[in-house]
Amino acid sequence: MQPILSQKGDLNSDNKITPIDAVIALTIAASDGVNYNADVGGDGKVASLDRLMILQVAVGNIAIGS
Ligand SMILES: [Ca+2]
Repeated sequence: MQPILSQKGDLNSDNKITPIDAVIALTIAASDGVNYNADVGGDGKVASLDRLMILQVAVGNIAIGS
């Protein structure tokens, strides 16, 4: 089940999207794990696009909806 209160991309639940979240997304993908908050693109998979989006949010280049 997808947690309700966590923001998409905030994988360590600190209410911020930082490069740490991108690293966590990479780790999830590398281990074939599933974390729906890491699926920023909403296609049901945690792919390189999701990691890129998380990193872009972390550095302030883009914003994603909650
Ligand atoms: Ca975070």
